[in-house]
Amino acid sequence: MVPFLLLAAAAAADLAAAPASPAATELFERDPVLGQWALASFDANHDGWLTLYEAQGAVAEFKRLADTNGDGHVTVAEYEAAKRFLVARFNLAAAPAR
Ligand SMILES: [Ca+2]
Ligand SMILES: [Ca+2]
Repeated sequence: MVPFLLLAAAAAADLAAAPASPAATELFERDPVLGQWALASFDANHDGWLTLYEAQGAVAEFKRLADTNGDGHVTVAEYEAAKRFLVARFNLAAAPAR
């Protein structure tokens, strides 16, 4: 029992102490469609750039939208479906074929 409790406490502490994830801005830099949406919806001070703080809000919202089965993970299929949804909903330009 004691080791389990210690593990649970450690996991909770990790979550609370998790630093801002640099992946938040990378997601939107890598994917122009998501970047457009994030900038349109989450650029709180309208300076045309997403700070890490602004991007985290966008990532959280994207995860909420994309994780349709609520298992806490966004699969490739969920990611693509969410992207199609955002393109349709916000009238974004789909990424050009390469
Ligand atoms: Ca901004
Ligand atoms: Ca999922």
